[in-house]
Amino acid sequence: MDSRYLKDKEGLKSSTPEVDDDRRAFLTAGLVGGAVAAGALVAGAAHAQQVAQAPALSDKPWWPHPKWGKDDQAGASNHMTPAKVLDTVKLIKDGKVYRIGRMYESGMPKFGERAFTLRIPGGPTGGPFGTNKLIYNDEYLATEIGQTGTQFDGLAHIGIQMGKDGDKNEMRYYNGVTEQEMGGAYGMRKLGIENVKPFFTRGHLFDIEALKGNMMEAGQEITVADLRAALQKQNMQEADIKEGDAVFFNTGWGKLWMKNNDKFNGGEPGIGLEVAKWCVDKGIALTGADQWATEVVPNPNKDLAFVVHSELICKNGIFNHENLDFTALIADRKYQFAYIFSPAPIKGATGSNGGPIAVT
Ligand code: UVW
Repeated sequence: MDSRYLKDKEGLKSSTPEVDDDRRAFLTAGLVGGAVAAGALVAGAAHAQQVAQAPALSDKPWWPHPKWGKDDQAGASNHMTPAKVLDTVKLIKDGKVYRIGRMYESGMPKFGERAFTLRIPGGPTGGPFGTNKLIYNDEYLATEIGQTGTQFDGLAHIGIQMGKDGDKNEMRYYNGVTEQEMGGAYGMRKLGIENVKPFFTRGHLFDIEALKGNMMEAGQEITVADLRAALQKQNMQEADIKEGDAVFFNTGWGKLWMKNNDKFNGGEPGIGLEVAKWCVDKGIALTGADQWATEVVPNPNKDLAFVVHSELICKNGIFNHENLDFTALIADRKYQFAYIFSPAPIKGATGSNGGPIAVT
């Protein structure tokens, strides 16, 4: 998350005045909108300041992790055991492989000022070598490599500021790791994506778009009742969702991808704290969706921003896979599959791009 947006959310002046996009508009609206609507601009700003100064969510430490212990850096990927793989394989019946990640290209929707720039200078980049005259091409890619396009959020991505602004000893991540211990200009010194075990687990897809009969709207929250109704519609059992499984939500929002990027970026339907807690209770290892944060934005509680990220990733070590595409699975009515993804083990990275697959 970009600190410029946090500053915007607090009603403070942006450090980079040129930053002015839809994200800022909805984040600001989300946090101070109620007061502004009441005509109390000044009071609204004061309220936003109070929100910013208070501990963001809870002043109760969430560490050490009760199951994985105080030194753990792998979070819910610890569920990836030989037993889990063998159980997952039972879902593979017809041998069909579905790509559930999107293509990476410069025009794809991106959060805030994130960028994706690929260049292949030269053409060919090098050669010819040897009497066989070999020539070759390399690409140069400038991007937030784990945080653009289809992206797997790691444990160094999201933390909670528990103390005063700037106090890195009280900026806490998974297992209580502090910004002071973790942060590093050349990569995170703790909780980097290289600590995550490759995922091979049972996946369950909730088609909420089909349940509702149309694409959900930005700010519309998926409830546990929706999940249960979707399970019934899809002829699935809640009891069949086991510890260490992955759950995915289709909202329909993905239909906007590369078609209406402004609307796609300007908010989204998704899960809120109720479903996040359901995931924690079930011991889910990963959530994912066809939109950019899995969670509802803006949150219906106007004081909260990306609270599902903090609940799942930061407090519970549960991973999140964003900007997925379930179109082919849904066309074939495949709601249960083997979800397979190995994050690129870039030492010290906050997340991963890559090509997740579902196998049925
Ligand atoms: C943030 O970084 C806030 O969101 P995401 O994980 O969706 O990129």
